[in-house]
This record gives sequence, C-alpha cells and structure tokens, in this order.
Amino acid sequence: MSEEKILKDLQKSVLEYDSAGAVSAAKAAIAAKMDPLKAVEKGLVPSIETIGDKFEKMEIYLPELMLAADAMKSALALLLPLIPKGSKGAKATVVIGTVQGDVHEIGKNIVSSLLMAGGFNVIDLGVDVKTTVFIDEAKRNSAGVIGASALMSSTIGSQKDIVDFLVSSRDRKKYAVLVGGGPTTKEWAKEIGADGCGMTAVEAVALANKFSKGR
Ligand code: B12
Repeated sequence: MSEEKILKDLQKSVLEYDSAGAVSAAKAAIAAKMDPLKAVEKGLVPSIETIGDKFEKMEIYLPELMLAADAMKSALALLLPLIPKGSKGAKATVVIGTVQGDVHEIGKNIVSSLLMAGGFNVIDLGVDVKTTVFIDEAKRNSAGVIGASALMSSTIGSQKDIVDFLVSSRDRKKYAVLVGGGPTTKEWAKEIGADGCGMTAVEAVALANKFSKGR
C-alpha cells in the first residue's frame, strides 16, 4: 500500500471515530516500514485538530470528541513504541506531565516518546499532575528539565505555578522549565519565566537538548 493511501486511512479513521480502522491503518504503516513519527504527525495529528475545530464550532459534541481521541490513541499505542529509543542515561532526566485539572495526554505522550528517542531519561508523571508533584519528582530523580503540558486556557496557569514555586523555593536555577500544549505560546513562556515553549514534539526535543546542557 502506498504511503499516501496509509496517511489518508489514518486521517479518515480519526475523522470517522473508527478505532478498528485506526488500528488497521497503523498496522499498514508498520508493514510498509513508514517512519512512525510521520504516520503520527501527518496521518493522525491533522485529523484530531480538525476534530477540535469542529468541537469548538459545536458541529460535534463531547462523545464524538472522545471517540476520535480513542481512535487516535489506538493507533498511537502501536506507533509510538516503534519510535527508536536513544541510549538511556546518555542525557539529562526529564520529568514531564500534564498539569493539574487537565487530562489531555496525546501530545505529551508524543513528546515523551520523542525525548526517549533523543536519549533522554524520561519520567512521565501522566495527567492531572499537581505542581508540587512535578517539583518533588524532579528533585527525587535529579532531573535537569521539567516539561509541563497544558491544553486548556483554564489550566495553563499551572505552568506559571511551577515556575513561581521554583522561584520561591530558590530552586529555579536547578531546572529548565519547558511548556507546551495547544494554548501555550512563546510569549506566554516568556511572560511566566519558563525557559521555552515547544509547538511540536521535535521542537520540544531541540529545547530539551539546548537547556539540559550542563545539568
Ligand atoms: C483529544 C481532545 C480531548 C480528549 C483527550 C484525550 C486524551 N486522552 O488526551 C478528551 C475527549 C478526553 C478531551 C476532553 C476535554 N476537552 Co479536549 N480536546 C482534544 C483535542 C481535539 C485534541 C488535543 C490533542 O490531542 N491534540 C494533538 C496533539 C498532538 O497536540 P498537542 O497536545 O498540542 O501537543 C503537541 C504540541 O502542543 C507539543 N506539546 C504538547 N505538550 C507539550 C509539553 C512540552 C513540555 C513541550 C515542550 C511541548 C508539548 O507537542 C505535541 C506534539 O506535536 C483538542 C483540540 C486541539 N486542537 O488541541 C481539544 C481541546 C483541547 N479540548 C477542549 C475542551 C474544552 C475539553 C473539555 C473541557 C470538554 C468537556 N466539555 O468536557 C474536556 C477537558 C477534560 C479535562 N479536564 O482535561 C478545548 C480547550 C479549550 C481551551 N482553550 O480551553 C479544545 C481546544 C477543543 C476546542 N477547540 O474547544 N479533549
């Protein structure tokens, strides 16, 4: 099967809330030895963004949003483990999670996989992670980088809380703080005093490389 057809099938499966279709398209991508990151970023991501736009315009509702996310997650479960892992321990430890009150994990999981592929030791704290847990786990694991994902305007404030907490405990210089997720911007990162904002998983890895040097 051609790459073009596989990408179309991946796109279609999310748009049509078709988990079985997503699994068979992901299997076809694997059989065709397609770059798993390409399958994710060119096949699945554009469709989940279309779904988000439709949800915002109230053309679809929460049940459809959930079904589309399920289809995407079914394909990701097969594709993300195939992103090759870099040699572990070669680089800094990154503690990453989705902030408190926020359960969006798809983007954070892609970033985690790519950081691992880039040779980072990744501690993924999951979703709905309290500010103090990010910091306690960063300390416990001697991390150099804290990554905080937030997808909603109501939850990005927790990214600021992480920076503020580190400042008030005089630990700010110990960790690079990277932020990301839908509503975050470079301006926001600057405003809250974070070290950087990654708009894509590839950018997230570049930032982790830049800011983990010497940590
Ligand atoms: C899928 C989805 C869901 C799924 C999530 C499933 C899951 N397990 O993750 C479900 C159905 C559960 C869901 C629920 C809700 N959702 Co929702 N959801 C989405 C949707 C469609 C896609 C998100 C996504 O996965 N994008 C794809 C990934 C690849 O992109 P990404 O997350 O941005 O990540 C990339 C970059 O940002 C970056 N990145 C991400 N994290 C990090 C971290 C670091 C450190 C770095 C450097 C980079 C980085 O790299 C990633 C890879 O390229 C978005 C729409 C959208 N366009 O974002 C709405 C959206 C985020 N959801 C929204 C809403 C409102 C909700 C609900 C409140 C709905 C409701 N009424 O209940 C709930 C919230 C529940 C909660 N408490 O969190 C709104 C938020 C509006 C806002 N601005 O506040 C959005 C924007 C939809 C909309 N347009 O209205 N949602």
